[in-house]
Amino acid sequence: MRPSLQVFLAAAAISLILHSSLALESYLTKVQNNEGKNSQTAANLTEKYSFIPAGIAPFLVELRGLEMGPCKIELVAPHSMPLITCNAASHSRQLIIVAFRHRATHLRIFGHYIMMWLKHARRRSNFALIVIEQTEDGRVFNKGALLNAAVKLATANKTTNFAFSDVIIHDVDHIPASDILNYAPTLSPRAVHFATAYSKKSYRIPYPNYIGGVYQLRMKDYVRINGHTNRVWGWGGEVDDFYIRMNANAIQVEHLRSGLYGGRYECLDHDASEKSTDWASVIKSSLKGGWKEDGLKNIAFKINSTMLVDADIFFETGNISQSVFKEKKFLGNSRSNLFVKIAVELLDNF
Ligand SMILES: [Mn+2]
Repeated sequence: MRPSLQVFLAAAAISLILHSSLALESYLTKVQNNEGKNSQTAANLTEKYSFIPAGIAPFLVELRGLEMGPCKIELVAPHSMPLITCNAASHSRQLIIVAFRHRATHLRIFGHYIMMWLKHARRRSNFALIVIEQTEDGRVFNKGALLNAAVKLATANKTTNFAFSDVIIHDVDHIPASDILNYAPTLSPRAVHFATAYSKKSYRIPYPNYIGGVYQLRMKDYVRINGHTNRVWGWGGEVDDFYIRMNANAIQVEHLRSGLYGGRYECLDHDASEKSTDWASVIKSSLKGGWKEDGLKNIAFKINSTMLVDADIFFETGNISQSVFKEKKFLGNSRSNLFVKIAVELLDNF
């Protein structure tokens, strides 16, 4: 290659990188500055990207069944367990779970961004993203229980229990913003902690054994450690308990490198309310082996509603009308990605 061409290509690559990260930052700043204000920009954004929870009609659709590559999801009845079946070829399908409540603006931004991110040519396209929402039940948020519920749903069919080879737990307020983040399927027995550098903490990891924000492990390991605790009510702590579970089962954690060019995420703002008060006692119990009786095994919940979003069409057209959903294309078998939002009612027996 001629030197001048090399220089040109390097410059082009650098400008592309700068451009995309600047675009992301200005996009986020714009959205956050306008959040809650009735400005023209917010209105435009809402009009363009809003799909949850008010004004959802153009982007959401309830279906009886949907095929996603080798997998199929069927809703037997609106309030029943969706039945997810996959054939043997689907062993590298990824499951991404986002526990969710109240943060509609976050989900709007995250949903839009993560789909673009995942559809990026260098990243894997066969995934199912489940946004699992806790219904208004007068109780505080229970993230661990919601995550367990999502895994339970995704593995409900016993014959294809591990059709999802691995699972990524993803906070709704974490926007991936680094090229070293690669949500590829993992075969490694080590868990991966992605969110080691997030804007809220000056791109540093807050403490050495922190694994929060975004983390990935093999589905069989998630099952082996009995998932997350169901006993932490309120925000925070369940992830430290998860670390204890991994530790008790000799699952090592690989942290991506920290710093601006590490496992970098831009965080969406929120206030720190409804903090959990019981996490320390839960961890104490887990350290004594209590994790075996508290988790995926005894999660109990009821489906409140299921909504399927066709990510491919949503993000290709940006602004689509109801009529798109009626087209054959949408109901065809060609899609490989699934974006589903499931609201569940947690039952009180754990
Ligand atoms: Mn947060």
